[in-house]
Amino acid sequence: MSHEDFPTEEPAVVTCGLPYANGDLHIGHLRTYVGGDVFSRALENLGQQTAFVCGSDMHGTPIAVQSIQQGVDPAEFALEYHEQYQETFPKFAVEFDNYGHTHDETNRELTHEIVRALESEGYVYEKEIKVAWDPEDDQPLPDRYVEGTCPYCGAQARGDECDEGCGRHLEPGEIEDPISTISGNPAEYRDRTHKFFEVSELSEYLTDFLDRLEGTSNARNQPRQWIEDGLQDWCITRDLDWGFDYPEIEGDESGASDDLVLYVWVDAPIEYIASTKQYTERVGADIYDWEEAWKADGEIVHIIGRDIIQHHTIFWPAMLKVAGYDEPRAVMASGFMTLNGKGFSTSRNRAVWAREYLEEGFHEDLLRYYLATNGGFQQDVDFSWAKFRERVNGELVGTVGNFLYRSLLFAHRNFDGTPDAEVSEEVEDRIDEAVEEYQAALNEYSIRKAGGAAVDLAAFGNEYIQRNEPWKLTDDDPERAAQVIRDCVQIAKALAILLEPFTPGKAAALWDQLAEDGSVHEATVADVHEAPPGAFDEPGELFEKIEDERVEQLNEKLQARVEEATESEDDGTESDEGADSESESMDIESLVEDRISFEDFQGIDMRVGRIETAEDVEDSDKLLRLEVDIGVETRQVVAGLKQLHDVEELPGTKVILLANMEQAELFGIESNGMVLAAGEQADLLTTHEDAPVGTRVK
Ligand code: B3M
Ligand code: ZN
Repeated sequence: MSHEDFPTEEPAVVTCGLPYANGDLHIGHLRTYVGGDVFSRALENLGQQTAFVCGSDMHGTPIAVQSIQQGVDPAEFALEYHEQYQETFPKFAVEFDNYGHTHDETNRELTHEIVRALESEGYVYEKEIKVAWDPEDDQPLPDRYVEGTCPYCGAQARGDECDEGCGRHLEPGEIEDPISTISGNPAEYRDRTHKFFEVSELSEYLTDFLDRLEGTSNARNQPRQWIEDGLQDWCITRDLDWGFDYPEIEGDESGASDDLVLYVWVDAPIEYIASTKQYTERVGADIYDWEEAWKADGEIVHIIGRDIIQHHTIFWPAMLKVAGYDEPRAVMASGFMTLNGKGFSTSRNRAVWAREYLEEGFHEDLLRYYLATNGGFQQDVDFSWAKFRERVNGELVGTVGNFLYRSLLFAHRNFDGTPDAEVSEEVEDRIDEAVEEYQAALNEYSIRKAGGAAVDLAAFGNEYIQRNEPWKLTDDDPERAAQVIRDCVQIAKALAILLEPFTPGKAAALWDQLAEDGSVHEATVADVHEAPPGAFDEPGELFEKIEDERVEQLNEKLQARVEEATESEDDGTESDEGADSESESMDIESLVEDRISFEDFQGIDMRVGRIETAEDVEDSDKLLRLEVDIGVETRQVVAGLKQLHDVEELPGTKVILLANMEQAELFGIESNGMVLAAGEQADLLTTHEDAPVGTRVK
């Protein structure tokens, strides 16, 4: 790889984390795929040769456990979801150059080749370890077959990851108090021999690698800490009958791996290579050469959720290094997505499903724009229908749509299309400025800023047409009118090109309105100054306003569904959704008479925080122990939220923390701050937009 600014001479590979083929997609899932698609289209827009690849993750216990629960064969189970994903992504204009899956021959071959390389380079050893076992069913319980307590932070965790606490990958044998997720039986630990990849030997390499790694800062900072704490070797086999067999190793007579499969996280990232290879096999190496990308000098960019940073910045580059492949140039790790400020919950049907969004009749580009530009990539992003409406009506309808419609309609009516005039220097410069901003944003891996550069150009267009009032000039100074409108048409063309990664369907429609030939998907920033062909028809409006009532309807639908799902759950626990059913006859507390000075207020240090972990305080009906990230540090707080919130859904929630609250001790636990909440239901305070964690509330 070059570390030079994009576009470079080398082929780029952009990948998205492989979705486990085990459930329907909701719009929260779409964030990284839309992000990846926007980024890869934008690189191509800059003139960078790019392959955009992905595939379904078919192996591992996420598939095995669910297929058992449904009584179907894991391959069949996973293939069905794979096909569903393959159909769904293009409906959101997420167009991979290749979308494969991990359970195929290309991936098996590459995986075996890479594992053999790890063996032959002397990085694999065998070790006897304790693995969880169901004594009653006499069956091994790898990874998600067990749940228990994280040994690092004490949160409730899955067998292979502390998904709701500290986020660490857990090695077999690490989880405490394991219980089978299949039978509910408490598990015991038994001795088994497994294969280990000596990642610890690569600490130095990985430290240097992280110094070179581009992308979002979270993808460098977290792993640096893990390396400082000391890397553990990585168990790469499992007692499971679903997955790739461990390859036969010449000279290895021990037979230890005979009935083991490879851990899912070995073959999953290798699918990035396999998928690129399949792309080359389809289009030919003269169009795209996977070996050049993966073995010579490719610009490899991984786009993932932040919960799988460790796999992509420790295990994966370690494997690539030992097996002689190129290292990733960048990892972009996205924040989580919430729905109306709370986590998506599949079991509670608290989600906007991908299918549902389309069935509501919304154009895919609206959601793409929202997901790609609503917050910085590593920030958590909240979706609500109200915010969605606000962004669509404000930016897409109000700024972009409005400029395009008024200027192109004027051009059509008065000049039959593009006026015969030169583009002014002012407008040429402003377009160049937009392209520069756009390119700089992509080199900072900020798709949000790149989108901003395009929308700002449209805002300039509105201001320009308003300032020059061509409608007043048509009679007195037709030449000047032609000049102004000629400028506007050029801005429109530049917008089609710059917006294409975000709103590809609408950009294509705009391209047609300008009577351009060829495809806007093939155009690049080098074309922004070229004149459109000439005459064009009366344009239509590209974007439609979303009405208030529509948002109300959609919210009601969502609410009704959540309530239905919660009732049918019938698990006796009080749900957090109860918080919304406000009682009408509520007594409002009278206002406090005493006023405080501004100075007093300044003494109150309130911060935007994010709950990282939430767990019960033993012996207390009400209290939870929370860890709240407030940017500068993480605070332990004891809060009375237990009966009012779903503990499992709290991590990831953005809150406001009174940071200089005096310290207290509750049930022997120190509480260092106070989470602000309103009313009997402890409705948590949060921010309306995207103020980052650590921001002071003033
Ligand atoms: N299948 C999904 C996840 O843990 C997992 C990603 C694999 S990427 C190589 O988010
Ligand atoms: Zn943990």
